[in-house]
Amino acid sequence: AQRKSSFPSDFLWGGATAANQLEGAYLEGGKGLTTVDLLPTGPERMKIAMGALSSFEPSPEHFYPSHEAIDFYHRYKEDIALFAEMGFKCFRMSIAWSRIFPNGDEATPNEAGLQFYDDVFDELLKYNIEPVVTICHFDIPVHLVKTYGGWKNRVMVELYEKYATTLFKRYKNKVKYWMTFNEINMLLHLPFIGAGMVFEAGEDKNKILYQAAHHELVASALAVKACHEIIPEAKIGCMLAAGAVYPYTSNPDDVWRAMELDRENFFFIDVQSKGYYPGYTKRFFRDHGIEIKMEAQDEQLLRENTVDYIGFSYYSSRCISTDPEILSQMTEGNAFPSVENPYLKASEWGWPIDPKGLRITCNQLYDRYNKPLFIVENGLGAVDTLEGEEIHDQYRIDYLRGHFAEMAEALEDGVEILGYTSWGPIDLVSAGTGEMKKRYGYIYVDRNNDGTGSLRRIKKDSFHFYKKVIESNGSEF
Ligand code: P53
Repeated sequence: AQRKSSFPSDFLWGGATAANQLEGAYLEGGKGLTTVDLLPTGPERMKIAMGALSSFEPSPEHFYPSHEAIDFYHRYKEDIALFAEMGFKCFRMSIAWSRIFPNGDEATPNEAGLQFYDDVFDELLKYNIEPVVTICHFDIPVHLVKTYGGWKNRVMVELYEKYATTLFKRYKNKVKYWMTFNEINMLLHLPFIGAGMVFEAGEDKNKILYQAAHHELVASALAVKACHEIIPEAKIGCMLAAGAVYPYTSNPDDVWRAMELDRENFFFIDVQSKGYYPGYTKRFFRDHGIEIKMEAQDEQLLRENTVDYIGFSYYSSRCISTDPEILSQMTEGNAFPSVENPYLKASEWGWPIDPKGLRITCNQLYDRYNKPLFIVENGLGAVDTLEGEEIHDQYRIDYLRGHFAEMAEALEDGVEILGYTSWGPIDLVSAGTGEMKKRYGYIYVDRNNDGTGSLRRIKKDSFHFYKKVIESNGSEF
């Protein structure tokens, strides 16, 4: 349908990816092994993601989808040409820490890794596509986990600062949009994926998780500081796995519980955006006997180096109850606790589909932070069927259409939004399940869960749909 565009003329339409989910070439160009390279497909994956890693080597019994992924490392020119054909204004990608510092603690960076991203940025800029770069999207060098215990250890702060500073200096003329940590709140839910943490029996999990959170928050503030110094015209943001939590009923207990769960996630962004630990977190620490070890300058550092924008992913809203009977029917398949919302349908992977939740989330975040938002992930993971050389993914078009309409409403509500990058514009490896068949793309990749397939790229119906949306700057969808 044709409508008046609510989107500003410089709105950044594009797509979002992560190094470990598309590059492959996991040991090429001097790259070191990363945490995500130890996540197989299958039932083991979630256990390891939550902190039950048993070996620092891949095992021959398992299949590790990140090792070849969709081979973007060798095919980025072809893929970027397709993004350009859709009219992308920006492309969100992450840098693999272990391509730059293979072990994470070397004195000097790996030139081959730095050169690879120079080549990718040059290819994007050739088409006037703005790179939007996540400094750390889940994958950290395995050596740092083995030697230091990942983000449990304060030493990660300076190693990350060095890594980030290396990137700012090298790419200062090519990259204007940065994000410090992907879905920083994921650290609480999937600690190995989020922060390279492995747990041993008897450890006080809460204490360790929040100490690691503090380390990441300090590291994030140091990156903001360095970015502002080295690239004054750049914008650097945080990144939240968002999605408003609804109370199941109007029972004040349900309403309060929903607020608590929202705040569990907002805590990170409150610190990154407002610059201090909120009172509700201090109370949580008191109630749970958590004492965060801070260094003298930490509080000032957090206060003085807040983010420029709020990046977030939105796949669905969440819903919570305090009624034990309803709680016993918690939905599986997502890292966040949620009960079934009777008003919503769910995806094939059980994720509720809630376009209006995007408007609600945008308004909530903008009211809370008064900073521009950047919707850096959204989309539908679905099974696609190849019919000849065509994929008729009307379900994906419907999902996107619904969310674009609500994004337009949020803009009309006065929310400032810098851009929208849908997740996985080209099919890639699922973070949660390791599957290929959970597809988000406008571009199909011929690759199966077990790694078979030709890797050829095929445009889906949604490719043409998204191209029109961008062409009309959101007045046609
Ligand atoms: P997938 C859940 C579990 C793991 C990562 O997820 C997640 C989420 C959803 O909040 O976060 C992001 O691939 C993440 C991406 C990921 C995307 O959601 O499990 O930033 O890396 O691929 C979608 O369907």
